[in-house]
Amino acid sequence: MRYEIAAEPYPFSFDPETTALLMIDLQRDFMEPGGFGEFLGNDVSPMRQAVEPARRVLEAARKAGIFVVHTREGHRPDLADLPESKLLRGGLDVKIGDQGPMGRVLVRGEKGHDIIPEVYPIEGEPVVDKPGKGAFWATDLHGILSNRGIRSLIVCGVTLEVCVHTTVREGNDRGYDALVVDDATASYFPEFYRVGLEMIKAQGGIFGWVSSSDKVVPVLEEVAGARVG
Ligand code: TIU
Repeated sequence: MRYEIAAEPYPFSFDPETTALLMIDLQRDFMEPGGFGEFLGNDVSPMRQAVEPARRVLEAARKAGIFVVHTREGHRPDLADLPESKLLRGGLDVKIGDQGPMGRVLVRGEKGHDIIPEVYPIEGEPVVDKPGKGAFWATDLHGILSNRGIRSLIVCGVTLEVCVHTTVREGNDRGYDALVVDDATASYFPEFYRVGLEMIKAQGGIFGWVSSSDKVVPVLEEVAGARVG
């Protein structure tokens, strides 16, 4: 059965059986002071706006039986998957792999690399570790989604114009329909937040659709109600 979520540039039609919720990089390294996001020179406080909407969408998706996949950006402890270009970019004082207040910066297994507790994965929700900005490159995400027949993506996470955009663009070229939940994402730059959303939905939805948690959650609750009843 198909459902519709009010969205721009037009309603997003999806079948819950073939839809996944993608929770992108809601990690301490981007969300909290003392992580990679801050070492890049950013004020990370705008990230907090995404937490409660993303948590509500996650909760509703779980009740609706929607397949949930989490991603994390980060590198192997031996940094063998870290391109030199990414290591050197920006000439940072605290670089990827250096010791920071939350462990080694952007390294798998460290505190800073882990997902924040509000949206922490539960059993049955794959966590995809990615070395890049896009969640499809150098990961098994496409296989994980294809194996379940997933065609549509509901997308939350950070940052909008970097990892969310790159992933939505990669997914778009692989044939997925993606709906970005605007208040469940965030940017370090207010202008990029605004324009980043515009870019997704322009030209008839060139990369996908944009909606809000207050429109997404009630439809997921309807899906959950139909499952129970
Ligand atoms: N810098 C920035 O805005 N983002 C990233 O480096 N990674 C993600 O977006 N996850």
